[in-house]
Amino acid sequence: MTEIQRTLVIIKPDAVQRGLVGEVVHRFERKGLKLIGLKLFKLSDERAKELYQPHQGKFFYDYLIEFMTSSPIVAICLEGANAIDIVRIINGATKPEEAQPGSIRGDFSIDITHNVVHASDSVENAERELAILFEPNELNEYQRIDDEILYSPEL
Ligand code: FUP
Repeated sequence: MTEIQRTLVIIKPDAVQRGLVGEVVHRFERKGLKLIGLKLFKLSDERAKELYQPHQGKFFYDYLIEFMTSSPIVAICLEGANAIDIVRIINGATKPEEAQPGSIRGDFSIDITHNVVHASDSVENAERELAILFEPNELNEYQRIDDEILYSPEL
């Protein structure tokens, strides 16, 4: 079933450092996903821990927090039909050896932690994660000029 969804993408410190911000944003834009919010900032220790709370206690957790707070990230809210699954397909698999060429991770990463992008994995997590990184007034409601040609009319 088609559902218009919002999801959180993070362009991680490795990708900002490597000058990949435009490359990553381009892939979402050309798919037809709408930019709703976008900002570059350094993630605080507190917010990183809140974001990755579901992974607390895992062997990689401490290093993940250290990495995610090491230099600026770009947080993006994207909207579109089934955006949550679509964005995760564009990002590619978590394990570098499973990430397909053509996906962001498949094309640009070889490490499970320094893996360029994050994306929400469910409607509930998208809502939770967006609330951690964005104020309501940083999310923009608007019509894109190509909305009409990107989507079929409701039948
Ligand atoms: P994903 O949803 O693809 O980002 O992956 P997970 O939710 O399984 O993991 C969240 C983040 O933890 C990954 F982006 C990278 C990090 N991670 C590690 O650093 N080491 C691991 O062994 C597994 C995950």
